[in-house]
Amino acid sequence: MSLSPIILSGTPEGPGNDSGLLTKTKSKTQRPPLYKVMLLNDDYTPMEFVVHVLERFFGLSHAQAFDIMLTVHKKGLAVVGVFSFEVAETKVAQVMDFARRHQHPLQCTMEKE
Ligand code: TYC
Repeated sequence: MSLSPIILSGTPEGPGNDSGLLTKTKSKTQRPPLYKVMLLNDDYTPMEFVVHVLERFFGLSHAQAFDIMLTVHKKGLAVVGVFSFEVAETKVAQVMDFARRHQHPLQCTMEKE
């Protein structure tokens, strides 16, 4: 469970409000920004390797992983998940490192939603 900070704008009275009228300040809860993690197509990375990456690092079933791999293969790229900045950054680094260690040119990037 994580708690989001509450940002209060203005003072309960409001700046320079000496009108004698009662005013209320509304609390606004801010949501952290989310980041799309995307896989890019290339001509060399084996399809089975991409399916394995999607199962291993994104927790997808074999069927889901196969579908997303085919979407990337046909359309050039696909969003594989949406995460907080830190989680997205970690996934991108894990995929890029795994691909490099296996000498495949697979590219994984992130973009603010
Ligand atoms: N296009 C690759 C091939 O034909 C397969 C592939 C799919 C590569 C998805 C990268 O992100 C990718 N072997």
